[in-house]
Amino acid sequence: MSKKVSRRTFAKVAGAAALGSAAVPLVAGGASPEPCITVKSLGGAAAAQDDALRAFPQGFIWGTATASYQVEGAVKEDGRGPSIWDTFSHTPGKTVDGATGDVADDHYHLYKKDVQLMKALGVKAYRFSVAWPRVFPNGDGQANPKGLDFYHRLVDELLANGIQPFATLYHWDLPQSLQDRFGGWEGRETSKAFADYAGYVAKQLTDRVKHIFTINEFGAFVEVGYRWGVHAPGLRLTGLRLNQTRHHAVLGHGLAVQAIRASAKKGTKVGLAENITIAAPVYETPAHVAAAERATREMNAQYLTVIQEGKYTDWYLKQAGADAPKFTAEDLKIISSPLDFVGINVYTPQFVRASDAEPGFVHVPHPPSFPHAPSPWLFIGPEALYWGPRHVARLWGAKEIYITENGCSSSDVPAADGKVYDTDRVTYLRSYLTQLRRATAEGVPVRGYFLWSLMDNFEWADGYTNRFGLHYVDYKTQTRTPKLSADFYREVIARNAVV
Ligand code: GCO
Repeated sequence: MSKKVSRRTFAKVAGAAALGSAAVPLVAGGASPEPCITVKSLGGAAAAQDDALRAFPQGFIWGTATASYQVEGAVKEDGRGPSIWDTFSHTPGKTVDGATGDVADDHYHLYKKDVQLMKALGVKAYRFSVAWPRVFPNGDGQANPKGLDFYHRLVDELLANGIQPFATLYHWDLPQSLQDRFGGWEGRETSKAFADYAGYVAKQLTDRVKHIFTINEFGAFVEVGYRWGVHAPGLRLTGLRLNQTRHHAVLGHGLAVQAIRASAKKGTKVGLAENITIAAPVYETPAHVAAAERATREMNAQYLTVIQEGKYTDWYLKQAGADAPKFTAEDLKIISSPLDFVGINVYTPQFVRASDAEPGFVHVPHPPSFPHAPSPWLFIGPEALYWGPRHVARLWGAKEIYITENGCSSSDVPAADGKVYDTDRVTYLRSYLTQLRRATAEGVPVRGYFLWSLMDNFEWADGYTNRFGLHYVDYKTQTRTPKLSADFYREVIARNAVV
């Protein structure tokens, strides 16, 4: 060890030693490629402690997620009716490169192979969505048993491979007929039709499906589809019409919870999957933490807050003024029908700091240099996976929480050997899971995690340009290739720990 140690290298070594890291060969001053200093593994008790710091609770459910229109294809098969996403994606200029979900991953035909991908990962659960227009081609009226048959086959295949099915009933593919006749979620009739469909599916599937999510992401399909016009049905509602649409979405959820409870087999658990807006404190002082909690409650007032509390917050109603939604006391009771669990989709935090002025917090926007994934909205803030579940547990006393989505897009270019070395995704996942681990270690009751997504798929208005999969999909051949992140996730699952 006679080689020179520069000040920078010394700092690294000292830091690593202080952290108790395992054998780390370091190169002195960058002058020589040979290792010159090795920090000894502490071994024994320290190593065991390190392992414990990475471990998740026993029985933690590791899964992956997809959604019908994003993966299935087969849009005209077995009596499926058109959905608002068929119409929207076939309207010129609405999606990147005019992409549609006509074929997508052809999961409708390749589901058995896809279940084998899951098995190879070692996942214990799979979150998929049922396409409403397969089951009720017009949204209501006559059911189409052939459409539901696909989900019978899928569920049987999952169970035969030791994978628990978790079914979402609405992941945005609204039957077009409901949009045409009632304005989609703008009309109360759609909430009612959703409940009928939910009860029907629950009756058919709950002998085998024990976890049902009513709706995926109120905060996305209403805001992006009915307010910003960027997703189907491409509307730009404002004022009372927008607030009423929001209200009908949560009402549809509540009615569906009741319908599922009335028709499902005993032991069925019901919840939702919301992309809750997660306020994270700019830094962790009691004042900013309290502000983040307040902010989370207010920023989700029209969705998760009213579902959990059975009332719209005073601040929301005050801001909405004359445009506040019209509702009855009975509506609020339905909307807040008790749930068995809460699912949250977690991607990015919204930073806030405390303020003396009403409502007690202010947003701190992301500066342009804030790191983000290729999806421009996906700011990388691992702490979202700590604060999200923690807020849900503290604000509303949730006893069973699932992370129903978390993941990231990446440029994902296959290397010469055909493999995709998505070290950015691995880094993202490791950082986020470390924060989730912080939450479970503090006793936040997170029972499972569903990585978005099993494989690359139709990313809505972004078409096929933003890939989120653990498996790379060659859309020309429908070949799936595991990425480095799939190897990573397999290890996480096998060890039940961050790796
Ligand atoms: C959503 C979803 C998924 C997305 C994923 C990545 O909210 O958009 O539930 O369908 O593909 O979140 O954007």
